[in-house]
Amino acid sequence: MAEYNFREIEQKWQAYWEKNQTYLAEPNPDKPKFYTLDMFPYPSGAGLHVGHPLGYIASDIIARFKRLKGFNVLHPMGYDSFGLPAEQYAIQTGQHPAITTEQNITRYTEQLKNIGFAFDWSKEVRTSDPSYYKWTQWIFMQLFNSYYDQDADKALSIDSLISRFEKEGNKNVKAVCDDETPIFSHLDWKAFTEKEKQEMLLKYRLTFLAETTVNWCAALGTVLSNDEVKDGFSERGGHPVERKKMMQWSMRITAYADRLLQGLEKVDWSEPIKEMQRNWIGKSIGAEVTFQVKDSAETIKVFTTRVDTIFGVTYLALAPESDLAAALITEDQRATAEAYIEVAKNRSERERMSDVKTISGAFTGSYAINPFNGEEIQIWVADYVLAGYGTGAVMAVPAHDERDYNFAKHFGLEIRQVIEGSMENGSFPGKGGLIINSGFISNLYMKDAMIKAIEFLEEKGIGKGKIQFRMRDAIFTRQRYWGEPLPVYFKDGLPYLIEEKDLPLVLPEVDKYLPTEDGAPPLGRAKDWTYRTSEGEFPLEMSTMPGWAGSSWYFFRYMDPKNDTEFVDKAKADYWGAVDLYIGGSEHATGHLLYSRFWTKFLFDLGVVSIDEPFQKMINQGMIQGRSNFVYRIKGENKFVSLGLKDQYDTSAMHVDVNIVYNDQLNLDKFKAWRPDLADAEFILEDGKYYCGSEVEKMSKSKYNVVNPDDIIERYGADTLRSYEMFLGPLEQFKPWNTNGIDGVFKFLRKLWNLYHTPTGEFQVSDETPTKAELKALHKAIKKMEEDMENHSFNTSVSSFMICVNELTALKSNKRGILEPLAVLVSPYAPHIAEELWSLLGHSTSITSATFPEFKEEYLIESNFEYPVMINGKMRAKLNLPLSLTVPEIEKEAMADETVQKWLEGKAPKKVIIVPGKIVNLVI
Ligand code: ANZ
Repeated sequence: MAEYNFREIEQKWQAYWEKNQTYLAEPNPDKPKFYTLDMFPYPSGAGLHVGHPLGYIASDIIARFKRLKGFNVLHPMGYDSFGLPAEQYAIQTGQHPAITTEQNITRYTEQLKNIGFAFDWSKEVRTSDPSYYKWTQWIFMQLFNSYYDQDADKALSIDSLISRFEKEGNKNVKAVCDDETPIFSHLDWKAFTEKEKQEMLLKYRLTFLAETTVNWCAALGTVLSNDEVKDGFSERGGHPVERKKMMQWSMRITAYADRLLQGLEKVDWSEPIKEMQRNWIGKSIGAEVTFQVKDSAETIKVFTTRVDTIFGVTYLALAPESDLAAALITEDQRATAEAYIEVAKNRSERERMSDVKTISGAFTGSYAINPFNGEEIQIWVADYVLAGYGTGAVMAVPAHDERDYNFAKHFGLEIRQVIEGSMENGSFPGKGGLIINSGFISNLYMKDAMIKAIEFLEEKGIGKGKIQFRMRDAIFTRQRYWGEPLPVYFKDGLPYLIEEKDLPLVLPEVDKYLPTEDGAPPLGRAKDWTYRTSEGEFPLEMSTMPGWAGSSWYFFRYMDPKNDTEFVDKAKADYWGAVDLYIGGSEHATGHLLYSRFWTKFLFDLGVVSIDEPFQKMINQGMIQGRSNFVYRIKGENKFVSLGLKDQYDTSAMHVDVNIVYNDQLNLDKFKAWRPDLADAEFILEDGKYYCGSEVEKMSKSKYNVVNPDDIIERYGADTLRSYEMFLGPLEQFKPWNTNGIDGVFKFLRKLWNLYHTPTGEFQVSDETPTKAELKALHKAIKKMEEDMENHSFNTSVSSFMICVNELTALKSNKRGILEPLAVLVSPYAPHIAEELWSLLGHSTSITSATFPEFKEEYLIESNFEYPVMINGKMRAKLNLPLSLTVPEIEKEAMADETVQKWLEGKAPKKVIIVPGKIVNLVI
């Protein structure tokens, strides 16, 4: 072989790796482990574009590097293969989503294999495969069979809760449960019917069925989670989303809120992502205060973080959805208040919150009594009060809260300040400017005032300290076909789990992927969608799981994907532990990353895994944007003007396929062939060429700027693609795809190849001892690579390889002692060429089992020094001398130097001062 024939080399080594299972990873107690993971893709119909593999290449480099460093590396890949696009395609075409999904996976796998990843393909998982979702269903069952015990601060089995209920009822049970759970004794429990018992347990189970206000997207025919809704529209498709009450399965993720917060302290993630999670969880420390409704048995509970401002409360405000609000409306207010509520209810929470310009609300006509001072205050219904947060009611303190202030101003309600100084006097400003002595808060500032106030509340039984989380329980059901069926059937209207032996509950066939005529989800079309028990045949749940179910635990399944008796073997899970490096997009900051942390903590509580944080270190790669190209058409003609001349004509810009543009020059023949209407296009050229304009935009089909990795590989090879993607810039940055620099990277690899070959293309290395200069060039690159891997700075290593190869080329280096370690060094980036060179060097095993070259500082230490020679304080000459010379030897060399001689003009210096390694100073 002569030339660098990347096509042949890459195919050869990809086949070799596959045949030899080079990347197979099994626990090995003799080696330290390293688990590097990519966020697995949804296999879409469009295939991969060059942006997708960016993160995979980075993790692949780390995987290969760690392996050379002696680690046992797990680096798997799989597919998050349930999802909406396949289902929507199925609705349009009647094609079973399993078929399109399979086709897309085949295509993805082929594309990924072309890039030469060190994936252990034997570990592949697919979330839509029954052998996989069997275990997603199993985890669901464990959640159903668990509750969160606050004393133990972990999930415990529902059976242990039942035993407690049998012994002592629930009054001493500290557990996370529904808000309105009543207190009962063990006698009550015994007296409960089976149905009542099940209803009570549902209030405790970690996954439960309840009437919930959900985001309903009529166009998609399904419920969406908060992170799937953006500003009142569905993230996918941009359809309107409304709030609606429906019976839904939820996951009691709120039980884990505190642990999800604390866990963030243990992981090495970027601060912005941690902050997003903290905000999403939204922990507020405050109090719940009960206000009595005047002349009524009703009470209103509010949640406040500023109970110290209670003397400044001038009205109460309820969410428009509140049932109580409707009940409190008096006759004379009925018309206005009801009309308002009707309008407000149909606006989504987000809409109401984001619309700050219109302040709307209505007075109910009823009054409440401030428990602290007995004052009567109006009860209002207001837009800005959210039904789903706290108690859905606010004690309004217009003087101290901006939203209350705006509302009070708008409706002319009283604004009364609580003066800090007055606290010190133990008094508060009261109605009409009077100072009311609170009688119990004296000499206290805000925080102490709050503590005191809470004590007072608790003493009087009118409230209690409360920690409130912004995070809501996660709605778990979707009214879709292409998802995991819930392993649940219904008896007497209540949900029961199917038996474990009947898992997986396989997705049934349906005639159409649409809801039924009477609005049931698509599974309602399945024949015999029922479950048979000894008691009879019962209907199965018709909703399926959301997209995040399968991705909340896949990192465990990779360790043991074929196990059909357990979701993962405990010993394997213990060996691999947490993911050491997780690479993926930051768009999953609050969805996937919270849900998978939640499930991991739950599985930890169950004792089936030993880690409670799944992802130790995470890097969020930036997006690769498209670099669109434009041609300029003269209006009304089929004539196109080159960029530099376009302003001389009346033109309009038109996107052109970037794949027929090369270094911003349009390939005219390909352009004519691109679309039939362009076949007879004419051109106004510059220097015989057509130059296109360019712009950075999102990579998308409609902008004709999608670059397919296959095309790059076809032209330059996978090693160039890999190195080039890294060379584009820091991994975390957003950056445009710009092929203009790719030639340079390709040339670098060809130069690398040439180091091992004679100009006529013969492989030739010599066994001579490397020179210092050669060793220095190599060790500089080794050092840089080590540092870069530590800092995950992938682009800078490529530059250091280029420098190294250039230096070695200049030195005409072909020594084995240099070229062997060099091949190992570049192998994480360019594994195919490295394997080929390695085998040419005479090795019979894969370069992946080599050892990373050891960096030796001594090679970087300079052996010579360029001495400045000062004569009477002025620098007159420079002398390059070995650092090993002694002072008399240096003097001798200096005196013998021609330039120095010239400046001395034959005189002997009066004084000679020499500092070795620094300076020669002569005074004449
Ligand atoms: C009186 C008060 C006085 C308040 C003051 C704030 C400042 P965070 O920190 O986000 O938890 N609030 C309570 N429930 C609400 C709901 N369902 N919809 C809208 N607002 C609600 O906010 C807690 C504060 O937000 C609470 O404390 C309450 O107003 C309001 F100078 O009570 B505060």
